[in-house]
Amino acid sequence: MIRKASRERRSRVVLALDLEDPDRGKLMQRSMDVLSAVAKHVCAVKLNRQLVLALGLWGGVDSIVNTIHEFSLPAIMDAKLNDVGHTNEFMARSYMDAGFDALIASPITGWEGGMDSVFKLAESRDKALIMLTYMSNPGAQTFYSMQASRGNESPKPMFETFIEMARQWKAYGLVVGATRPEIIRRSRELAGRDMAILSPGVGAQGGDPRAAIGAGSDYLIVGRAIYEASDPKKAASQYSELTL
Ligand code: BMP
Repeated sequence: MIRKASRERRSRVVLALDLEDPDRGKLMQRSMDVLSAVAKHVCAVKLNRQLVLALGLWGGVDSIVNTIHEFSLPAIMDAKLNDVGHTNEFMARSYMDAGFDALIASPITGWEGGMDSVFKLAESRDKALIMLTYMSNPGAQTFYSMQASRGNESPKPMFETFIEMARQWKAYGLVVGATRPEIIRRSRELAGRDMAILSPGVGAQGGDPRAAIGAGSDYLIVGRAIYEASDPKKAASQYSELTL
């Protein structure tokens, strides 16, 4: 879905729709307005807790997911699943039931009793899983670059192990921050061509869109630089052009 939308719209931009408003009605309306304005210039839409916590999954976010689908775009839930199996499975099933096509999960739980149930569920429902591999914030390197060894293997940065696990588990893709092109380059080397790399961190967080794409990202996740712009449609279109 994302590849098709990306080709048709000539855009590698994933909209992060993280709007905030204490008034539910206004939040819903603004979400729909931003979606309609930018839909032709993005290839997917990612939602996060801002909308889920404020609107609720049922009778709120589910209708936003329907609208995303009406624009023939995939809906990604940035769930950052990171719990024991049965809780992960409950969250994953709820988001899938609400119509999401892909979920973001953290590989730090490991397989057994952590990610195993989520991958099994995703396979049975034909949904995609995207693994949080290297975050975009300045402090991320403390852990994502930490040298650690599995069993008798020699130590390597944690994110490299995450990529090995994501490949082994047959994840659809990786989230790697756009703020560190050298990490994107290394991630691409390890991930091979088939795995998608999605990169947040351009615009408000200072990452350079061209550098991220040049280093091997497939898609840029962009939030505030689009929805806080005075003309979100124009901003989305400009980001799309930057990434062609
Ligand atoms: P913005 O473009 O406004 O900075 O938003 C980026 C989006 O990507 C947010 O939804 C944020 O939660 C998410 N994100 C991120 O910024 N860095 C990461 O490493 C992982 C993320 O999911």
